[in-house]
Amino acid sequence: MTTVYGVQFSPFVRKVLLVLQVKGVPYSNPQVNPMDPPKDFERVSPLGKIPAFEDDKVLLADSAVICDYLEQRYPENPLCPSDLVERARVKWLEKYADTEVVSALGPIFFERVLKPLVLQQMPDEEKISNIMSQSIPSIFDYLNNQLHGKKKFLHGNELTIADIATTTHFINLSYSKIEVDATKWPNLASYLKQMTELPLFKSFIESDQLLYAE
Ligand SMILES: N[C@@H](CCC(=O)N[C@@H](CS)C(=O)NCC(=O)O)C(=O)O
Repeated sequence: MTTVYGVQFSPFVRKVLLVLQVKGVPYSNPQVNPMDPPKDFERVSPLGKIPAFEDDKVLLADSAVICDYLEQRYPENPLCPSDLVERARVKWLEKYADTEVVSALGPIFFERVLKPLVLQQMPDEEKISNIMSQSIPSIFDYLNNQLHGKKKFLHGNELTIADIATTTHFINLSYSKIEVDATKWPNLASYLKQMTELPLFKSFIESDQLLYAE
């Protein structure tokens, strides 16, 4: 059985689950919390991070490595173009989401959602407002420019791994009760609205809401 270890609230875990969903691969998803991992978790995740992945062929960690493996193993419903240049461009956008976007949105999700939920502590609103004024504008500007002309997808005319990698972080931003300001970043705001209305993302958001309600 294909197994993805990690809590569904993790944007990187969600990214891998979304890819499995697109590819139509059945999976199990044990809810591993990286702050309290099961014994021997390093067998599958040497750095102790989530997601970690296991199937009949490999043990893998890191969402980009896992998604690349899935793309090669299950080429149907492709999420990455085969053209050399187009592929490089999509991989860059995925990398940007995995590094830059998360570096700003991750700490906001931690403050607004995880801190109250897991640590029973109040969010540090000053920290959030500093991130909003200092880190967010250049990242949102960059993405907004990539979507110039109100493009439906970050690259080309089809959903790619770049869209999944990016949208998963913005789903957590919406759980942090922050919306992208459409007056400043109209392309990004309308792109995210369209993405989160796709059945693929919608069903994950709905099942997250069920988890929240527990
Ligand atoms: N580059 C990794 C990042 C994974 C990551 O940072 N996961 C977080 C949860 S969202 C984690 O496991 N944090 C615990 C830790 O760093 O020890 C990926 O794409 O999978």
